[in-house]
Amino acid sequence: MQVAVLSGAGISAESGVPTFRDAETGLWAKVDPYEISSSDGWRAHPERVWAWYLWRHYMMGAVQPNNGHRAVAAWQDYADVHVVTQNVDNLHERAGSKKVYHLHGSLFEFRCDRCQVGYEGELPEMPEPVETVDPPRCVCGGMIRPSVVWFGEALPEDAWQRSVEAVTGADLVVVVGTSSIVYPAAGLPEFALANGIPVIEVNPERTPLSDSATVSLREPAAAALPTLLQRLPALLD
Ligand code: BJW
Ligand code: ZN
Repeated sequence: MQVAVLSGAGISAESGVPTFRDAETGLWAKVDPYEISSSDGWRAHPERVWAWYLWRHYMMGAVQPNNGHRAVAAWQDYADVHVVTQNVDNLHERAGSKKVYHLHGSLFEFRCDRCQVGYEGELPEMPEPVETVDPPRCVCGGMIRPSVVWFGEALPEDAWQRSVEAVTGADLVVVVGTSSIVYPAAGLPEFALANGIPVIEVNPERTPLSDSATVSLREPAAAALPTLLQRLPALLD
């Protein structure tokens, strides 16, 4: 059996990583998303964007995978599992998942914004958020940026191709912890449904996918995922 898991920020919420769009605790409750996560925002205020990502980089390194990430990794004993994640953390890999495709890049990789060369230098530890930090400079004069995908930027071609193949070739697609509003990632479950592949959504809140999903479970990831495969026959009956 081939299983594709499309994950979003909600799967890491129970590890202590804030989601983006939660009204109370979401990362974007306090900052303007288009200022902090777009190339226009980077050009206008690189020192603000860099400070914000240094803090998130530190936080993501300090937290641990939760039972949701661990369950997805454990499914590899029973199925060919492909994890398509919008998350820039590495919690799926740290839980043991082998096939992980990062649609929105990684916050553990950095590169020059001009010549695109990877950056291997030390990063300052940032346990608390600060307003501004100047980004390091590349030898070419460009600025070092996180290798994440901002609004208006293309997704990494290789990760996108693998994700489309994983989803359209799957026997089951599990969509977990995403608000399903950011495209093109949000279109992947639509490809599956168009091909007659069952889609199970796991999310405590309703999303634009909820009505079209084969099954929509209003449960948090760390509670739902550990028993999901055992519940499949009853859920898809
Ligand atoms: C739980 C839970 C628990 C809580 N258990 N669940 C109209 C206007 C402008 C732009 C567009 C437009 N229409 C389309 C676009 C394009 C745009 C887009 O989709 N915008 C929409 C918002 C309208 N897309 C893009 O720009 C993309 N690129 C593109 O289209 O390129 C075209 C192109 C082609 C060729 C050349 C050039 C260009 C790029 C999108 C990049 C998104 N980047 C970010 C930042 C990444 C870096 C970082 O991490 O900082 O990705 S934005 C942010 O949103 C991040 C996330 O990956 C992404 C999705 O968010 P996610 O994961 O769904 O999180 P939340 O917070 O939204 O939801 C969490 C969910 O979890 C909630 O539902 C909770 O209920 C749930 N939850 N606890 C389970 N315990
Ligand atoms: Zn450079």
